[in-house]
Amino acid sequence: MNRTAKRLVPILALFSTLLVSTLLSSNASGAGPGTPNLYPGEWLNPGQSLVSSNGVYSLVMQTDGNLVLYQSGATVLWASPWAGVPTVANSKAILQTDGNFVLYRPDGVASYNTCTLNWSECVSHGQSRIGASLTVQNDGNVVIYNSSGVPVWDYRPDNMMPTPDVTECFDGGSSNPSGAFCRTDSLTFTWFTESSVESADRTAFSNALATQYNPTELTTTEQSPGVYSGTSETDVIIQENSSGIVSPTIARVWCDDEVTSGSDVCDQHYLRYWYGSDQVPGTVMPCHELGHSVGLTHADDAAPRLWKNDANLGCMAGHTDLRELVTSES
Ligand SMILES: [Ca+2]
Ligand SMILES: [Ca+2]
Ligand SMILES: [Ca+2]
Ligand SMILES: [Zn+2]
Repeated sequence: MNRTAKRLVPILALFSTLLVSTLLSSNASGAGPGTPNLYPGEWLNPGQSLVSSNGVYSLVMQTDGNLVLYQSGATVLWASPWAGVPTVANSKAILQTDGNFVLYRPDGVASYNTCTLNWSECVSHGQSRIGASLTVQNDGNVVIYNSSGVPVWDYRPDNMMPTPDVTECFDGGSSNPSGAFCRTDSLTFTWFTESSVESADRTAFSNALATQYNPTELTTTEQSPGVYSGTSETDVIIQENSSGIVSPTIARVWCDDEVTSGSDVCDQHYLRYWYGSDQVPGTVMPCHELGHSVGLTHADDAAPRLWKNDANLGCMAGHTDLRELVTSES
């Protein structure tokens, strides 16, 4: 803050809250619309935007209600996802004084939030994720930092292992689901369902691969019969049995053949599921567990850590990390 701004502070205190926020939103303070930064208590009205200091990236609160990150004013890099509540025109985006960044519709309904506040659902590994600033950076990222300068949200979280919180990758062997999942070694991803997987179950896995993974960098192909060793092992072997699956867990994914010891990469994963009473897996479980078999982690293991239901996670959302459960129960 420069000397002029410091002198302004006592004067500002005489004015209304609205006027204070309007003045704080000017370029002179380095925060608010037209600048790269938003601080707690500041917001973007419809049509207003934050702009990176190099002028390349802008986060626009569009009048149609979508919050959109643009590169050079034209290329859309990100738009706030719908999390069950439709966005409507004339919404505004506020970094609340509690740290949470929220999109509010004109009817007061929140259509999106980053879960960066002190609420049990938003605490990760016992660590607070309270937002203290939001910045549109010159590298094109939009980051919410806490008061210690640690990133607690960005629009492109990385949940592919290894992340700072998931570095272990080890073989459980072919029959014991005690190993950890790793990153797959192949973008040409092959899968095989053993005879324990009934026809309807196999279809559920096939659909998940076709609709959730084939549009990605992966090319998924069924390999039958499965290959269990050697240089062309099937990337994931899917089986249905109860061994090592302890309720409430319904599935485990683990590495059988790490590419080289100490690497983060696995040549072959096993995916084992068991519901207790038989049922067709539906859509979420196959998508989620296949995600682990290519190396995708839960919210708490993403970088930065995310709310367990962050919409960016797709079918990897909705799960609290096991280590968090252990922490909260001890
Ligand atoms: Ca093997
Ligand atoms: Ca492989
Ligand atoms: Ca079944
Ligand atoms: Zn999981």
